[in-house]
Amino acid sequence: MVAGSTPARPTNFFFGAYGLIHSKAPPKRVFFALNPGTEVREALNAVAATEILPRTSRPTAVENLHLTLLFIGKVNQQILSCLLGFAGADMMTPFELTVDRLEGWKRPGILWLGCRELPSPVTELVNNLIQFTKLCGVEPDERPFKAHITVARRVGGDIWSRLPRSIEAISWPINEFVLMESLTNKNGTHYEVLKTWRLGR
Ligand code: 2AM
Repeated sequence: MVAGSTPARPTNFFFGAYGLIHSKAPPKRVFFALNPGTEVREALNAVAATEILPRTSRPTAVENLHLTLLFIGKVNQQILSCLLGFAGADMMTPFELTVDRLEGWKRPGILWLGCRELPSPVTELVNNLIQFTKLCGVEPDERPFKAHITVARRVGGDIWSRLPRSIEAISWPINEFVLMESLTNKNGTHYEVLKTWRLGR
């Protein structure tokens, strides 16, 4: 190095799926999810609105309703572009979820909607995503997959003694899944779809 000169900062560039990407880009908090269309979203929201006690909880905003397939957490651009390269969705078959249960986790105060029976394609999809994320260098969450749609947090009152219980079934046709980014600002959390994969051809 020449005396008195500023040492060159190491600049890390790599070629991602979308070309040259600077690795100093801030990490993104991401997860694979099922994102309901308008009709199912509104049906889920309507059930949530009738079942929860708004004054003693923080309901999930309708636009935030989703079912997490695999939570990834914070990733850098390199891992993100690997995750965006997931291939094989066209080999999977579309399926249907029947959302027919209201359940809750008392200790964290979370109320969620779920399915009495989970069709095997959803667990296959989750397993494929787990295997794939490992190839991208991510160690996924150790906890077993629990299909749930969080509809309220900080739930108080005596609702727990009446759970789990059945709700009027909502049919949710699953033709696609997404990679979402979780963003937090002063207004709270919101999600943005980074990529959508269609199931089947
Ligand atoms: P939750 O609804 O039960 O909170 C975005 O944050 C999504 O990822 C939410 O559906 C959230 O589940 C889930 N999530 C957040 N942190 C997680 C973690 N550490 N492990 C598994 N899932 C997580």
